[in-house]
Amino acid sequence: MNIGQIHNSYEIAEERYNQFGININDVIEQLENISLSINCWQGDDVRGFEVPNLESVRGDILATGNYIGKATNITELQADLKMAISLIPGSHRINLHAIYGDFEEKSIDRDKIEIKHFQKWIEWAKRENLKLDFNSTLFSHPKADSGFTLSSKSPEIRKFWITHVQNCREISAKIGKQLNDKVIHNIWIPDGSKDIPVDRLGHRKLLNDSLDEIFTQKLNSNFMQDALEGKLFGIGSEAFVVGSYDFYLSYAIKNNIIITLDSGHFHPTESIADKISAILPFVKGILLHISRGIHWDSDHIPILNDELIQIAEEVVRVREMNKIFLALDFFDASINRLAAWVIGARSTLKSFLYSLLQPWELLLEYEEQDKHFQRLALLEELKTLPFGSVWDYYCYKHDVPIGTEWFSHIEDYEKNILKKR
Ligand code: RNT
Ligand code: ZN
Repeated sequence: MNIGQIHNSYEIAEERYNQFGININDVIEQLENISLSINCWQGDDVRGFEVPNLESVRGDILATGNYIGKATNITELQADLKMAISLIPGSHRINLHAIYGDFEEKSIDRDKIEIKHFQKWIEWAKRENLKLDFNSTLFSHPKADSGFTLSSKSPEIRKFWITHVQNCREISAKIGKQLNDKVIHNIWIPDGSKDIPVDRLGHRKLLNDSLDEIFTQKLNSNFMQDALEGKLFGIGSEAFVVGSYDFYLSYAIKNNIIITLDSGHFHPTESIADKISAILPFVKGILLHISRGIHWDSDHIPILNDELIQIAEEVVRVREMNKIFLALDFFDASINRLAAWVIGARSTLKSFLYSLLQPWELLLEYEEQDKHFQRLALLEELKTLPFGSVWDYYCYKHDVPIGTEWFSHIEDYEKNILKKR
Protein backbone atom coordinates (compact mmCIF):
# COMPACT_ATOMS: atom_id res chain seq x y z
CA MET A 1 0.00 0.00 0.00
CA ASN A 2 1.44 3.40 -0.81
CA ILE A 3 1.71 6.11 1.78
CA GLY A 4 -0.49 8.50 -0.18
CA GLN A 5 -3.34 5.98 -0.10
CA ILE A 6 -2.94 5.48 3.62
CA HIS A 7 -3.15 9.20 4.26
CA ASN A 8 -6.10 9.67 1.95
CA SER A 9 -8.06 6.84 3.53
CA TYR A 10 -7.17 8.14 6.96
CA GLU A 11 -8.50 11.59 6.11
CA ILE A 12 -11.77 10.14 4.87
CA ALA A 13 -12.04 8.08 8.04
CA GLU A 14 -11.29 11.16 10.13
CA GLU A 15 -14.25 12.92 8.58
CA ARG A 16 -16.59 9.94 8.83
CA TYR A 17 -15.86 9.40 12.51
CA ASN A 18 -16.02 13.12 13.15
CA GLN A 19 -19.65 13.07 12.08
CA PHE A 20 -20.27 10.96 15.18
CA GLY A 21 -18.17 13.22 17.38
CA ILE A 22 -15.19 10.87 17.48
CA ASN A 23 -11.70 12.31 17.27
CA ILE A 24 -9.57 9.55 15.80
CA ASN A 25 -6.33 11.18 16.85
CA ASP A 26 -7.43 10.91 20.49
CA VAL A 27 -8.40 7.31 19.87
CA ILE A 28 -4.98 6.52 18.47
CA GLU A 29 -3.39 7.97 21.58
CA GLN A 30 -5.61 5.78 23.74
CA LEU A 31 -4.71 2.69 21.74
CA GLU A 32 -1.05 3.50 22.25
CA ASN A 33 -1.60 3.06 25.98
CA ILE A 34 -2.93 -0.46 25.50
CA SER A 35 -0.22 -2.92 26.27
CA LEU A 36 -0.56 -6.68 25.82
CA SER A 37 1.40 -9.22 27.79
CA ILE A 38 2.51 -11.58 25.03
CA ASN A 39 2.61 -15.26 26.00
CA CYS A 40 6.12 -16.62 25.47
CA TRP A 41 4.70 -20.16 25.55
CA GLN A 42 3.17 -19.89 22.06
CA GLY A 43 6.77 -20.08 20.82
CA ASP A 44 7.38 -23.70 21.85
CA ASP A 45 3.98 -25.26 22.64
CA VAL A 46 4.37 -24.69 26.42
CA ARG A 47 7.39 -26.99 26.70
CA GLY A 48 9.91 -24.72 28.41
CA PHE A 49 13.63 -25.30 28.82
CA GLU A 50 13.83 -27.56 31.83
CA VAL A 51 16.07 -30.60 31.90
CA PRO A 52 14.58 -33.15 31.58
CA ASN A 53 11.79 -31.62 29.53
CA LEU A 54 8.54 -33.08 30.82
CA GLU A 55 5.17 -33.27 29.17
CA SER A 56 1.88 -32.94 30.98
CA VAL A 57 0.48 -36.43 31.51
CA ARG A 58 -3.00 -35.09 32.08
CA GLY A 59 -3.44 -33.00 28.98
CA ASP A 60 -4.82 -29.92 30.68
CA ILE A 61 -2.16 -28.05 28.77
CA LEU A 62 -2.45 -29.52 25.33
CA ALA A 63 -0.91 -28.00 22.23
CA THR A 64 -1.86 -29.97 19.14
CA GLY A 65 0.15 -29.86 15.93
CA ASN A 66 3.70 -30.43 14.86
CA TYR A 67 4.64 -27.39 12.81
CA ILE A 68 8.34 -26.99 12.09
CA GLY A 69 10.70 -24.72 13.94
CA LYS A 70 9.63 -24.44 17.55
CA ALA A 71 12.10 -22.62 19.79
CA THR A 72 14.31 -25.01 21.73
CA ASN A 73 16.28 -22.58 23.87
CA ILE A 74 16.17 -19.01 25.19
CA THR A 75 18.20 -17.55 22.34
CA GLU A 76 15.80 -18.97 19.75
CA LEU A 77 12.72 -17.95 21.68
CA GLN A 78 14.02 -14.41 22.12
CA ALA A 79 14.83 -14.15 18.42
CA ASP A 80 11.35 -15.42 17.50
CA LEU A 81 9.68 -13.01 19.89
CA LYS A 82 11.74 -10.11 18.60
CA MET A 83 10.70 -10.91 15.05
CA ALA A 84 7.01 -11.27 15.94
CA ILE A 85 7.00 -8.08 18.02
CA SER A 86 8.44 -6.13 15.11
CA LEU A 87 5.17 -6.87 13.29
CA ILE A 88 2.86 -5.79 16.12
CA PRO A 89 2.19 -2.06 16.56
CA GLY A 90 2.58 -0.47 20.02
CA SER A 91 4.64 -1.33 23.06
CA HIS A 92 3.98 -4.57 24.84
CA ARG A 93 5.16 -6.96 27.52
CA ILE A 94 6.42 -10.53 27.49
CA ASN A 95 4.76 -13.07 29.74
CA LEU A 96 7.13 -15.76 31.06
CA HIS A 97 6.49 -19.06 32.78
CA ALA A 98 8.84 -20.49 35.39
CA ILE A 99 9.87 -23.32 33.03
CA TYR A 100 11.50 -20.81 30.66
CA GLY A 101 14.56 -20.12 32.81
CA ASP A 102 18.17 -20.35 31.80
CA PHE A 103 18.94 -23.71 33.41
CA GLU A 104 22.25 -24.25 31.58
CA GLU A 105 21.52 -27.89 30.77
CA LYS A 106 21.29 -28.66 34.49
CA SER A 107 18.39 -30.34 36.20
CA ILE A 108 17.01 -27.67 38.51
CA ASP A 109 13.76 -28.62 40.16
CA ARG A 110 10.93 -26.13 40.53
CA ASP A 111 11.56 -25.60 44.23
CA LYS A 112 15.12 -24.53 43.44
CA ILE A 113 14.64 -21.84 40.82
CA GLU A 114 16.06 -18.40 41.51
CA ILE A 115 16.37 -14.99 39.95
CA LYS A 116 19.69 -15.94 38.34
CA HIS A 117 17.83 -18.33 36.04
CA PHE A 118 15.94 -15.37 34.60
CA GLN A 119 18.75 -12.86 34.33
CA LYS A 120 19.08 -13.52 30.60
CA TRP A 121 15.46 -12.52 30.15
CA ILE A 122 15.92 -9.36 32.20
CA GLU A 123 18.98 -8.28 30.20
CA TRP A 124 17.13 -9.00 26.97
CA ALA A 125 14.06 -7.07 28.13
CA LYS A 126 16.29 -4.09 28.96
CA ARG A 127 17.92 -4.21 25.54
CA GLU A 128 14.61 -4.56 23.73
CA ASN A 129 12.85 -2.02 25.91
CA LEU A 130 10.23 -4.53 27.04
CA LYS A 131 8.58 -5.27 30.36
CA LEU A 132 8.00 -8.76 31.74
CA ASP A 133 5.30 -10.68 33.57
CA PHE A 134 5.64 -14.04 35.27
CA ASN A 135 3.77 -17.28 35.99
CA SER A 136 4.43 -20.11 38.41
CA THR A 137 4.41 -23.46 36.57
CA LEU A 138 2.49 -26.14 38.46
CA PHE A 139 1.92 -28.54 35.57
CA SER A 140 4.07 -30.87 33.40
CA HIS A 141 5.89 -32.25 36.42
CA PRO A 142 5.87 -35.64 38.21
CA LYS A 143 4.72 -33.93 41.41
CA ALA A 144 1.59 -32.77 39.57
CA ASP A 145 0.78 -36.17 38.05
CA SER A 146 -1.61 -37.17 40.85
CA GLY A 147 -3.80 -34.27 39.78
CA PHE A 148 -3.16 -32.23 42.91
CA THR A 149 -0.49 -29.65 43.73
CA LEU A 150 -1.29 -26.88 46.22
CA SER A 151 -4.42 -28.80 47.26
CA SER A 152 -2.75 -32.19 47.52
CA LYS A 153 -3.43 -34.27 50.60
CA SER A 154 0.28 -35.02 50.80
CA PRO A 155 2.07 -32.43 52.97
CA GLU A 156 5.34 -33.00 51.05
CA ILE A 157 3.74 -32.32 47.69
CA ARG A 158 2.06 -29.20 49.02
CA LYS A 159 5.30 -28.00 50.57
CA PHE A 160 7.15 -28.51 47.28
CA TRP A 161 4.63 -26.41 45.34
CA ILE A 162 4.34 -23.74 48.02
CA THR A 163 8.10 -23.32 47.82
CA HIS A 164 7.90 -23.14 44.02
CA VAL A 165 5.27 -20.40 44.09
CA GLN A 166 7.15 -18.46 46.75
CA ASN A 167 10.29 -18.62 44.61
CA CYS A 168 8.30 -17.39 41.64
CA ARG A 169 6.86 -14.49 43.62
CA GLU A 170 10.34 -13.51 44.73
CA ILE A 171 11.65 -13.78 41.18
CA SER A 172 8.74 -11.60 40.00
CA ALA A 173 9.56 -8.91 42.56
CA LYS A 174 13.23 -8.99 41.59
CA ILE A 175 12.40 -8.71 37.89
CA GLY A 176 10.14 -5.77 38.74
CA LYS A 177 12.90 -4.11 40.71
CA GLN A 178 15.46 -4.50 37.95
CA LEU A 179 13.07 -3.26 35.27
CA ASN A 180 11.55 -0.62 37.54
CA ASP A 181 8.08 -1.96 36.88
CA LYS A 182 5.25 -3.88 38.49
CA VAL A 183 5.32 -7.50 37.34
CA ILE A 184 2.12 -9.52 37.45
CA HIS A 185 2.64 -12.97 38.85
CA ASN A 186 -0.18 -15.31 37.86
CA ILE A 187 -1.04 -18.61 39.48
CA TRP A 188 -2.99 -21.29 37.69
CA ILE A 189 -2.99 -24.84 39.06
CA PRO A 190 -4.24 -28.00 37.34
CA ASP A 191 -5.74 -29.46 40.53
CA GLY A 192 -8.82 -31.57 40.11
CA SER A 193 -10.03 -35.02 39.25
CA LYS A 194 -11.23 -36.95 36.27
CA ASP A 195 -14.08 -38.49 38.16
CA ILE A 196 -16.48 -37.45 40.88
CA PRO A 197 -14.69 -36.90 44.19
CA VAL A 198 -16.27 -37.26 47.60
CA ASP A 199 -14.16 -34.66 49.34
CA ARG A 200 -14.35 -31.41 47.39
CA LEU A 201 -14.26 -29.39 50.58
CA GLY A 202 -11.10 -31.08 51.84
CA HIS A 203 -9.11 -30.08 48.75
CA ARG A 204 -10.51 -26.56 48.75
CA LYS A 205 -9.56 -26.08 52.40
CA LEU A 206 -6.05 -27.22 51.56
CA LEU A 207 -5.82 -24.84 48.60
CA ASN A 208 -7.01 -22.02 50.82
CA ASP A 209 -4.37 -22.87 53.43
CA SER A 210 -1.59 -23.19 50.84
CA LEU A 211 -2.46 -19.80 49.36
CA ASP A 212 -2.60 -18.25 52.82
CA GLU A 213 0.84 -19.63 53.52
CA ILE A 214 2.19 -18.41 50.19
CA PHE A 215 0.95 -14.89 50.81
CA THR A 216 2.49 -14.64 54.27
CA GLN A 217 5.67 -13.93 52.28
CA LYS A 218 5.60 -10.13 52.04
CA LEU A 219 7.16 -8.58 48.96
CA ASN A 220 7.46 -5.03 47.70
CA SER A 221 4.12 -4.27 46.08
CA ASN A 222 5.73 -1.62 43.88
CA PHE A 223 7.46 -4.39 41.97
CA MET A 224 5.01 -7.27 41.84
CA GLN A 225 1.38 -8.18 42.30
CA ASP A 226 -0.39 -11.54 42.30
CA ALA A 227 -3.26 -12.84 40.22
CA LEU A 228 -5.30 -16.04 40.58
CA GLU A 229 -6.80 -17.93 37.65
CA GLY A 230 -9.68 -20.38 37.96
CA LYS A 231 -11.15 -22.72 35.42
CA LEU A 232 -14.26 -24.74 34.69
CA PHE A 233 -12.67 -28.04 33.72
CA GLY A 234 -9.60 -29.51 32.08
CA ILE A 235 -8.75 -32.68 30.20
CA GLY A 236 -8.24 -35.00 33.15
CA SER A 237 -10.12 -32.76 35.57
CA GLU A 238 -13.58 -32.97 34.05
CA ALA A 239 -15.52 -33.80 37.20
CA PHE A 240 -13.83 -31.51 39.67
CA VAL A 241 -11.60 -28.46 39.58
CA VAL A 242 -10.39 -27.35 43.00
CA GLY A 243 -9.53 -23.80 41.91
CA SER A 244 -12.86 -23.02 40.31
CA TYR A 245 -13.91 -19.47 39.45
CA ASP A 246 -16.15 -19.28 42.53
CA PHE A 247 -13.30 -20.32 44.75
CA TYR A 248 -10.80 -17.81 43.38
CA LEU A 249 -13.22 -14.94 43.07
CA SER A 250 -14.09 -15.34 46.74
CA TYR A 251 -10.44 -15.66 47.70
CA ALA A 252 -9.43 -12.69 45.55
CA ILE A 253 -12.07 -10.43 47.04
CA LYS A 254 -11.32 -11.48 50.59
CA ASN A 255 -7.56 -11.05 50.16
CA ASN A 256 -7.43 -8.11 47.75
CA ILE A 257 -5.77 -10.01 44.92
CA ILE A 258 -6.21 -9.67 41.16
CA ILE A 259 -8.54 -12.19 39.55
CA THR A 260 -7.68 -13.65 36.15
CA LEU A 261 -10.46 -14.26 33.66
CA ASP A 262 -9.45 -16.51 30.79
CA SER A 263 -11.93 -16.38 27.91
CA GLY A 264 -11.67 -20.16 27.46
CA HIS A 265 -12.40 -21.03 31.09
CA PHE A 266 -16.16 -20.78 31.27
CA HIS A 267 -19.24 -22.46 29.84
CA PRO A 268 -19.24 -21.99 26.07
CA THR A 269 -22.14 -19.52 26.12
CA GLU A 270 -20.81 -17.63 29.14
CA SER A 271 -18.85 -14.53 28.22
CA ILE A 272 -16.18 -12.92 30.34
CA ALA A 273 -17.21 -9.56 28.83
CA ASP A 274 -20.23 -9.43 31.12
CA LYS A 275 -18.16 -10.27 34.19
CA ILE A 276 -15.95 -7.20 33.97
CA SER A 277 -18.46 -4.63 35.23
CA ALA A 278 -19.94 -7.14 37.66
CA ILE A 279 -16.76 -7.80 39.59
CA LEU A 280 -14.46 -4.84 38.95
CA PRO A 281 -15.83 -2.74 41.85
CA PHE A 282 -15.03 -5.55 44.28
CA VAL A 283 -11.62 -6.79 43.20
CA LYS A 284 -8.15 -5.29 43.22
CA GLY A 285 -7.94 -5.77 39.47
CA ILE A 286 -8.74 -8.08 36.59
CA LEU A 287 -6.18 -9.83 34.44
CA LEU A 288 -7.67 -10.94 31.15
CA HIS A 289 -6.31 -14.00 29.41
CA ILE A 290 -7.35 -13.48 25.81
CA SER A 291 -7.86 -16.86 24.20
CA ARG A 292 -10.24 -18.50 21.75
CA GLY A 293 -11.94 -21.70 22.77
CA ILE A 294 -13.66 -23.79 20.14
CA HIS A 295 -16.14 -26.06 21.93
CA TRP A 296 -13.72 -26.23 24.86
CA ASP A 297 -10.68 -24.43 26.29
CA SER A 298 -8.78 -25.22 23.10
CA ASP A 299 -6.52 -22.14 23.21
CA HIS A 300 -6.87 -21.22 19.55
CA ILE A 301 -5.39 -17.97 18.27
CA PRO A 302 -7.69 -15.00 19.04
CA ILE A 303 -9.42 -13.54 16.00
CA LEU A 304 -11.55 -10.45 15.60
CA ASN A 305 -14.85 -12.11 16.44
CA ASP A 306 -17.88 -10.93 18.39
CA GLU A 307 -16.59 -12.40 21.62
CA LEU A 308 -13.29 -10.55 21.46
CA ILE A 309 -14.98 -7.30 20.46
CA GLN A 310 -17.43 -7.56 23.35
CA ILE A 311 -14.57 -8.03 25.80
CA ALA A 312 -12.72 -5.01 24.41
CA GLU A 313 -15.90 -2.91 24.42
CA GLU A 314 -16.50 -3.65 28.08
CA VAL A 315 -12.89 -2.88 29.01
CA VAL A 316 -13.18 0.45 27.20
CA ARG A 317 -16.62 1.27 28.63
CA VAL A 318 -15.79 0.69 32.30
CA ARG A 319 -13.02 3.27 31.95
CA GLU A 320 -10.69 1.88 34.57
CA MET A 321 -7.64 0.86 32.58
CA ASN A 322 -5.46 1.04 35.67
CA LYS A 323 -7.35 -1.94 37.12
CA ILE A 324 -7.46 -4.10 34.00
CA PHE A 325 -4.47 -5.99 32.64
CA LEU A 326 -4.37 -7.65 29.24
CA ALA A 327 -2.54 -10.86 28.45
CA LEU A 328 -2.65 -13.30 25.55
CA ASP A 329 -3.06 -16.98 26.32
CA PHE A 330 -3.10 -19.45 23.46
CA PHE A 331 -0.88 -22.13 22.00
CA ASP A 332 -1.29 -23.46 18.51
CA ALA A 333 1.39 -25.89 17.32
CA SER A 334 -0.20 -26.48 13.93
CA ILE A 335 0.78 -23.18 12.36
CA ASN A 336 3.83 -20.92 12.11
CA ARG A 337 4.23 -19.94 15.75
CA LEU A 338 5.41 -16.40 15.06
CA ALA A 339 2.44 -15.81 12.82
CA ALA A 340 0.23 -17.08 15.66
CA TRP A 341 1.56 -14.30 17.91
CA VAL A 342 1.13 -11.70 15.20
CA ILE A 343 -2.43 -12.72 14.34
CA GLY A 344 -3.46 -12.99 18.01
CA ALA A 345 -1.93 -9.68 19.03
CA ARG A 346 -3.04 -7.73 15.97
CA SER A 347 -6.60 -9.05 16.29
CA THR A 348 -6.71 -8.11 19.95
CA LEU A 349 -5.43 -4.61 19.21
CA LYS A 350 -7.99 -4.29 16.41
CA SER A 351 -10.75 -5.20 18.85
CA PHE A 352 -9.62 -2.35 21.09
CA LEU A 353 -9.37 0.11 18.24
CA TYR A 354 -12.85 -0.89 17.11
CA SER A 355 -14.19 -0.37 20.63
CA LEU A 356 -12.46 2.97 21.10
CA LEU A 357 -13.98 4.23 17.84
CA GLN A 358 -17.50 4.31 19.27
CA PRO A 359 -19.55 7.39 20.20
CA TRP A 360 -20.10 6.43 23.81
CA GLU A 361 -21.97 9.62 24.80
CA LEU A 362 -24.39 9.34 21.92
CA LEU A 363 -25.04 5.65 22.55
CA LEU A 364 -25.61 6.37 26.22
CA GLU A 365 -27.99 9.19 25.39
CA TYR A 366 -30.04 6.86 23.17
CA GLU A 367 -30.09 4.26 25.91
CA GLU A 368 -31.17 6.65 28.62
CA GLN A 369 -33.89 8.14 26.43
CA ASP A 370 -35.25 4.71 25.59
CA LYS A 371 -34.28 5.21 21.96
CA HIS A 372 -33.65 1.53 21.52
CA PHE A 373 -33.89 1.21 17.77
CA GLN A 374 -31.45 4.09 17.41
CA ARG A 375 -28.99 2.43 19.81
CA LEU A 376 -29.14 -0.87 17.96
CA ALA A 377 -29.02 0.75 14.52
CA LEU A 378 -26.05 2.95 15.43
CA LEU A 379 -24.12 -0.04 16.77
CA GLU A 380 -24.82 -1.73 13.44
CA GLU A 381 -23.78 1.35 11.49
CA LEU A 382 -20.43 1.44 13.31
CA LYS A 383 -19.59 -1.98 11.93
CA THR A 384 -19.20 -0.62 8.41
CA LEU A 385 -17.36 2.63 9.17
CA PRO A 386 -13.79 2.75 7.78
CA PHE A 387 -12.16 1.31 10.85
CA GLY A 388 -9.64 -0.57 8.68
CA SER A 389 -8.25 2.73 7.40
CA VAL A 390 -7.51 3.81 10.96
CA TRP A 391 -5.88 0.47 11.67
CA ASP A 392 -3.66 0.76 8.57
CA TYR A 393 -2.64 4.25 9.60
CA TYR A 394 -1.89 2.99 13.11
CA CYS A 395 0.45 0.32 11.71
CA TYR A 396 2.08 2.89 9.45
CA LYS A 397 2.53 5.30 12.36
CA HIS A 398 4.19 2.57 14.41
CA ASP A 399 6.40 1.51 11.57
CA VAL A 400 5.08 -2.03 11.26
CA PRO A 401 3.92 -3.66 8.02
CA ILE A 402 0.45 -2.69 6.82
CA GLY A 403 -2.23 -5.18 5.82
CA THR A 404 -0.77 -8.43 4.54
CA GLU A 405 2.71 -6.97 4.10
CA TRP A 406 3.90 -8.81 7.18
CA PHE A 407 3.45 -12.24 5.55
CA SER A 408 6.75 -12.04 3.68
CA HIS A 409 8.67 -11.25 6.87
CA ILE A 410 7.40 -14.47 8.44
CA GLU A 411 7.88 -16.45 5.25
CA ASP A 412 11.52 -15.36 4.98
CA TYR A 413 12.16 -16.08 8.64
CA GLU A 414 10.62 -19.52 8.27
CA LYS A 415 12.76 -20.28 5.23
CA ASN A 416 16.03 -18.91 6.60
CA ILE A 417 15.76 -19.74 10.28
CA LEU A 418 12.93 -22.03 11.36
CA LYS A 419 13.50 -24.64 8.64
CA LYS A 420 17.13 -24.95 9.71
CA ARG A 421 16.36 -25.77 13.33
C1 RNT B 1 -4.60 -23.00 31.72
C2 RNT B 1 -4.51 -21.53 31.92
C3 RNT B 1 -3.13 -20.96 32.02
C4 RNT B 1 -2.18 -21.49 30.99
C5 RNT B 1 -0.86 -20.78 30.93
C6 RNT B 1 0.16 -21.53 30.13
O1 RNT B 1 -5.84 -23.44 31.40
O2 RNT B 1 -5.23 -20.86 30.94
O3 RNT B 1 -3.19 -19.58 31.99
O4 RNT B 1 -2.74 -21.47 29.71
O5 RNT B 1 -0.43 -20.48 32.18
ZN1 ZN C 1 -5.10 -18.67 31.01
